[in-house]
Amino acid sequence: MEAKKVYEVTLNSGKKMPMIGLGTATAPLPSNEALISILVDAIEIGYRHFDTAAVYGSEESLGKAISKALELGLIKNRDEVFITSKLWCTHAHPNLVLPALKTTLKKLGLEYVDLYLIHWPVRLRQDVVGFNYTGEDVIPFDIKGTWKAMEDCNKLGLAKSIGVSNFGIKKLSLILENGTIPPAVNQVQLNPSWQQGKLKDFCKQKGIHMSAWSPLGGYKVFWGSNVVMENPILHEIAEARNKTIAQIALRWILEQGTSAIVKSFNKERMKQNLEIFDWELSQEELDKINKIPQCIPYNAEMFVSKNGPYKSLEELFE
Ligand SMILES: NC(=O)c1ccc[n+]([C@@H]2O[C@H](COP(=O)([O-])OP(=O)(O)OC[C@H]3O[C@@H](n4cnc5c(N)ncnc54)[C@H](OP(=O)(O)O)[C@@H]3O)[C@@H](O)[C@H]2O)c1
Ligand SMILES: *[C@@H]1O[C@H](CO)[C@@H](O)[C@H](O)[C@H]1NC(C)=O
Ligand SMILES: *[C@@H]1O[C@H](CO)[C@@H](O)[C@H](O)[C@H]1NC(C)=O
Ligand SMILES: CC(=O)N[C@H]1CO[C@H](CO)[C@@H](O)[C@@H]1O
Repeated sequence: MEAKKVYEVTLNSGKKMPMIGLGTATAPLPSNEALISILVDAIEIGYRHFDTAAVYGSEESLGKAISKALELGLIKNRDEVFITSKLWCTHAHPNLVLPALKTTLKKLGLEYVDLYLIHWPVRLRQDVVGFNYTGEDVIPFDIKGTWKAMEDCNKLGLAKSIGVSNFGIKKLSLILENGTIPPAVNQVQLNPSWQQGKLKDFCKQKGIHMSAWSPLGGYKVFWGSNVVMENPILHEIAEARNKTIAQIALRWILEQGTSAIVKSFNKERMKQNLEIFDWELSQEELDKINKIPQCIPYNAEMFVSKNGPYKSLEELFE
């Protein structure tokens, strides 16, 4: 089988990143053995960018899949794959960043990650386990100090690029004004039903690459919705173009200059989601998609509480 070639973007760090990455967050996760096999299949199909995080529980399987792909000769060098991981909120503190990255690297069995992101602009009490928390567990977040620790990881060569996730304009500005290295990437929820126009313009102006999570709206995932995959406008365009709705949504994302982190653990759908590089949407189709009614599929309200640092969703996302 000939692996599909995926387009790349050059980040402000000078490093190249494939425009489609495979997501690895789902609940429940398949067994380690099943997940390793799915990820090896993904490499065989042509995926070269993988998105994991300390909190997903997928780092070890991803690391094993990379070793296996090297053994099988699907890739020749570790540097043929682009690996993103993320600092979880329990470790969003200047002194905890480097130890967290070291744990991540140990789990992945790698000497460096290509991209390390602050997962949310949120710090959680360190004793919180997994996703078992409420607004009461959110404590003040030292954004400048935490970013400085991310810069140190970059200088040590442990993270080739550094960035953030789920950051709004105000928080990005704080980093840009106070830090020495600008974030290479801001990974946010973005899809035709949540287009993030203002944030996209800001990031473009500042040279920060936007990456879309839940590009299909998190279809059939408990934190997601069907607003993208059952959207009538996307359906109509897909029918007319003999494409799937997923392909229309992903292609639209690419045409915004945004990369997409899409999760499928199904071989046919994994293939389908890469078949978006040799055709384009017309201006008329883009105009129709730009008019899709907007609704935030997932609002992260568990980070908001009346006594915590974020008293409203506006404060969290500003
Ligand atoms: N930074 C953050 O805070 C954050 C938050 C959430 C997610 N993420 C990352 O982003 C990744 C993707 O986001 P997501 O998982 O929320 O949502 P998504 O990629 O929008 O949707 C995934 C769902 O769509 C299905 N699917 C995929 N391709 C399809 C196709 N061609 N046709 C029909 N259904 C299809 C998948 O099922 P099958 O597997 O059965 O195909 C899965 O149920 C995550 O895995 C994670 O790596 C990051
Ligand atoms: C979640 O946290 C609460 C409060 O800390 C605790 O009582 C409960 O046992 C935890 N649940 C799980 C599933 O870990
Ligand atoms: C529609 O797309 C499918 C899958 O790519 C292809 O096999 C089929 O030939 C296409 N049909 C037309 C009419 O173009
Ligand atoms: C030390 C320093 O440069 N502080 C700045 C950090 O960013 C905030 C918000 O943009 C500024 O108000 C500070 O002056």
